[in-house]
Amino acid sequence: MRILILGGDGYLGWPTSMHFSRRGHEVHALDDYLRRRAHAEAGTDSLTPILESLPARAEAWRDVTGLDIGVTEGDLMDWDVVERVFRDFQPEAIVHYGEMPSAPYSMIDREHAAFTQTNNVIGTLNVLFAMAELAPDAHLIKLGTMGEYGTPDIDIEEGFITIHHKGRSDTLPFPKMPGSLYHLSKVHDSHNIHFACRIWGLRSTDLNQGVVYGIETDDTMLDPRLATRFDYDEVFGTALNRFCLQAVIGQPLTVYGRGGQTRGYLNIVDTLRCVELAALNPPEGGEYRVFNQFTEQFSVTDLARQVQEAGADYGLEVQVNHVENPRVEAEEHYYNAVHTKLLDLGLEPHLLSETLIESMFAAIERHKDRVILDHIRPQTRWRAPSRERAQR
Ligand code: USQ
Repeated sequence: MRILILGGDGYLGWPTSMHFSRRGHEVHALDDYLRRRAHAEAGTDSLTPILESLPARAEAWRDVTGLDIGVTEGDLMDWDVVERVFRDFQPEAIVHYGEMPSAPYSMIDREHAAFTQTNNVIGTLNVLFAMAELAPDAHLIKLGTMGEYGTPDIDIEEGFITIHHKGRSDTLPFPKMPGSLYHLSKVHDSHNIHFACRIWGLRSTDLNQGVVYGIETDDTMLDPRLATRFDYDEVFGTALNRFCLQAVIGQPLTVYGRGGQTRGYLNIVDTLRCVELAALNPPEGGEYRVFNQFTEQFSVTDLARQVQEAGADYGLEVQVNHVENPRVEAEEHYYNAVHTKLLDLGLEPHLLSETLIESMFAAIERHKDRVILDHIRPQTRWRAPSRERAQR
């Protein structure tokens, strides 16, 4: 299959490119280095050293495996770039990770919020137009997020819910109430993608993914030049990855607020398998389907406790701190999300275990001299600045 990976330089995009390439697919990766630029501006960086560009990574891949990954350095906001890639490569599947991925980044200020929503929504709209005009039978596999749903006080269904209302019933998109302007950008994308399937007959799988953890995949371990990035700063780092790093460098784990915030989580290795299962089992033309992509749900306190216990066995003394929550979110709430569609397609989850956490400790330890300490504690706040001043 010809597979176009949008955001092919990212934490998930690069391992996904290698995963499909190794399985005999023709892969083309596109990226404009948005995340590398955001890190350079903030003075932060990936823990793992990564090669300087996508062409350099593709060359290392060729060197190690003899396989080719095609590359375009370009921006999805630039219609000329999108049109050219679709025309030249003629994708049969498009895996779309090509967005600004951080909730805190979108909450920094007006400028970052506007950038996040413009970049994500218009970039995806360009992809939809390119599909409609140049690849109408292709399958769009779009990385959405479990965060689109927020934390409603009822079970979360997989994309749709049947509602009985005043004697009539219909199956409609599950209500969305996300917790950041970034998560909202994904809600806007979902609406646009659903529209394009209904009106233009495109086909798409929206993967509402939980929080991903992990540092290595089968392919990244083949050679240090094939490593994927690993973020641990307060803007781009996610909960479990941050906790593992904090444990290794001897800093207290930063549980925000009471720690009852519950989310779906999955191993990076399972992300690759889920995307592959979606690609190998495409929906019909005109169909918009949603998979809830996670394997287990944990509260932040559960995660911190597991890291603490694994740390004790590994010889690390791990302290857990409840810091003031920089976000506005429910800290104790009901959470029960359905996630059966990927299991039905054959997903065999790699669940979180002490051994896995310890292997993350070991991988982090190898690069601990690269840790930038200044950007670990939370600084980005959800409340509008005037509100913060008024409350002081
Ligand atoms: N949290 C802490 N301490 C930390 C970091 C996070 O307590 O040091 C808490 C947050 O307050 C939140 C939870 O952990 O309640 C998850 O936060 P996160 O930063 O790990 O993840 P989030 O901001 O939700 O976003 C991440 C990805 C995003 C993806 C999303 C999936 O960055 O791209 O969409 O996970 S989900 O959470 O299901 O929406």
